[in-house]
Amino acid sequence: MKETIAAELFKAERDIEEVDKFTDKYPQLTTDIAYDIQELLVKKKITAEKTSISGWKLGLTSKAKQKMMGVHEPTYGVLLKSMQISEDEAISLKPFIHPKIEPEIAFVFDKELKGPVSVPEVLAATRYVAPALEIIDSRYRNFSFTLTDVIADNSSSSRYIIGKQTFKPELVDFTLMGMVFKKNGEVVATSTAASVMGHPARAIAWMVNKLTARGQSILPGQVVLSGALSGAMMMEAGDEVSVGFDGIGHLEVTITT
Ligand code: 0L1
Ligand code: MG
Repeated sequence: MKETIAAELFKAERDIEEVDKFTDKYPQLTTDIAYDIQELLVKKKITAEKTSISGWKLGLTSKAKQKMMGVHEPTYGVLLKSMQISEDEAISLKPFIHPKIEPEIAFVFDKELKGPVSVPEVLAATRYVAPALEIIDSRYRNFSFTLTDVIADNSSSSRYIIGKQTFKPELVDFTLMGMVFKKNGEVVATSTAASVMGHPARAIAWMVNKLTARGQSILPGQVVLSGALSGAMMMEAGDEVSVGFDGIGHLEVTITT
């Protein structure tokens, strides 16, 4: 069953087509099995795209998204080098099924992080932070899934963009940091870094503990998208999407056909 689901999710992304959620057919899926499927799926992508792991992402970190799914915990997924888009590159909609974009804070690490870790330990291991945008593109029809489905689908990860300007974490106040998310100059959401489990480093500490339980860790040089600060927005050709954060600057991208 694990191999079948991983193969179907791999094919859905490659062929840009939606699939029905798997819990309809396999109600016995647990989160542990779903993370096994995620690992199989990531291996397939690494082989097909001749790429490697660049880091990790947190999903469902906000109370609003957790409430919507009826869960009390976030999820994580794997980022690959092939998923990174440069800040200067226009983003074509061609490779996506039904993409959405959301504001994130990226952390890049200097040291390996294994659990158990605390928020100060996460910050001490951080080389720098930077503004980021994540493109999520669930492989499931109409973004309709349960927690285990979304974990198997690598937490809807698709692409990410990280701002070139970087900032030392000790110079940033994550508890009060404000964020403004805009489309074509209009504000679509405002939030604070505290919307990510009180502090984005708390979300990362949660993930490190989960990774450790599965024999994995954050490695030096890896990036972590710490979780969206607001809901995700649908992307349309011609859109200019920007995010600005108090103390860590601004990032803007252009969407094309
Ligand atoms: O990064 C995220 O929060 C996405 C997690 C998966 C849920 C979704 O696709 O909306
Ligand atoms: Mg995200």
